[in-house]
Amino acid sequence: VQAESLEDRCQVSPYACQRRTPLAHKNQVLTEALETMAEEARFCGSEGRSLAFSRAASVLKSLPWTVRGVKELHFLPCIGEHSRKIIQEVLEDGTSTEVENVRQSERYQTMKHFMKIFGVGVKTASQWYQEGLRTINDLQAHHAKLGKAQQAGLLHYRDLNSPVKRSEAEAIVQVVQKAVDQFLPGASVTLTGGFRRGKPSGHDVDLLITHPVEGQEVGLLSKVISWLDSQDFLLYHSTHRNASQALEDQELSVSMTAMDRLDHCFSIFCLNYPHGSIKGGSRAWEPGYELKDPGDATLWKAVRVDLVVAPYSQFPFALLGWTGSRNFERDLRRFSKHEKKMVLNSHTLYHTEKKIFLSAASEEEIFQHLGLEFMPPEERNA
Ligand code: DCP
Ligand code: MG
Repeated sequence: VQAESLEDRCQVSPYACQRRTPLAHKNQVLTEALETMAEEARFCGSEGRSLAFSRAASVLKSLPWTVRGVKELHFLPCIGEHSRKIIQEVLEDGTSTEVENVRQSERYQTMKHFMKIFGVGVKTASQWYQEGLRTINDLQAHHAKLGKAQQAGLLHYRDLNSPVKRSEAEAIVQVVQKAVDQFLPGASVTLTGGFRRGKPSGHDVDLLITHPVEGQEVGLLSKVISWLDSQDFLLYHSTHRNASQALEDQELSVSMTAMDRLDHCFSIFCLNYPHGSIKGGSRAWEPGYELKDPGDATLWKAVRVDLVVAPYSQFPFALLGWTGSRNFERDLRRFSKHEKKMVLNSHTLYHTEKKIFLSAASEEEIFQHLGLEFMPPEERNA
C-alpha cells in the first residue's frame, strides 16, 4: 500500500454514493468505535456530531485496505479531529478509552436498552432515563405512558431484537405476494433495505409493492392489510398516507424525508413455523414482554415489516430510496443538491434550475441523470 495507492487514497470521494462499499470491509474495529461515538452523540441530541462520526466510519468502510497509521488519514475526506483522535487511540492501544467509557456508561446502556423497543426514539428514552427509569421492569412498575406502537414493541421485545434471517424475510415476501395476488394480479413485491444490499440478516423486512399499470395500485395497501389481519398475520399495523407526519410518536419519522407521500404501513408480522395459522385459540396474547415461553419460539416469531406501495412511474425512485444504506441515501441527496442542483426523493428527481422532473425506468437511469456511475445494491453498504 505505498506509492501506487497514494493516488487511490486521494480519490476517495466525500460522497458515499461515489464510493463502493461492500458489506464486508477491512476496518471493523475502527468503524465500530466511531459508530459507538455516533450513537452516543445521537443519544445526546447532537445530530451534527453524530453525522460527523458516522461519515468518518462510512469512509473507512469503503477502503480496500486496513488503516494502520494516522498518516493514512490525511488523504481521506470526512475524518474530523475527534474521529482522528479516536482512530489514533484504537490504532495505538487497541481500544479507545473514550469509547470504552461511553460503552460502559449507564446512560448509554440505558438509552440503547430503551431504544430497542419498537416505537421508542431518543426523546422518549432520554425522558425515561431522566425520570430515573433504567430497565423494562421499571417502565412497567412506574406505569410509563406507552403509545400503541410502543406497547406492541414491549410485548414483542425479544423477537423484535433477534435478527431477521433471509429465509424469514423470503417467507414474508411469499405471504405478502399471496395477499397482493388476491386483489391485484400482476403486482410485484420486492425485498428492499439491507437484504437487497446482500445482508444475511436485518432488523426488519422492507417490502416495496407496485403494478405495471399506473393507478392500479391505488387502494391496494388497505386491502392487503385487511386481508393479512383477517388471516392473523398481523400483530400490529399502522398505515399512513404520509409516513413523515402521521406517526403517533414522531420519533420514528425523524429524517424520513425520503419516504414521504408513499402509501406505507409499519407492521409487526406473526411469522408461523411451519406455515399455517397457529396464532389464536389458547395462544391468545396477553401483556407482558416475557410472556412467551421459549418453546413457543419454534412455532412463531414476531417480525417487523415495512410495506410500501409505489406507483409504477415512481418505482425506481422508491427502490433506490428504500435500498439504503442510510449513509448512502443521505449522500445521494446531498450530492444531487450540491453537485447537480437536483432534488432527489423516493418518488422523483427534480432539476431546480431547469424546473423539470426527470423520469426514470430503472435505478440505472437515475444514476445516469445524476452523472453517477451505477452502484449495485451490494456496494451501497456505506
Ligand atoms: N431509509 C432512509 N431513511 C430513513 C429510514 C429508511 O433512507 N429514515 C431507507 C434506507 C434504508 C431503508 O430505507 O436502508 C430501510 O430502512 P431500515 O431501517 O430497515 O434499514 P436497513 O434495511 O438498511 O437495515 P436493517 O438491515 O437493520 O433493517
Ligand atoms: Mg431493513
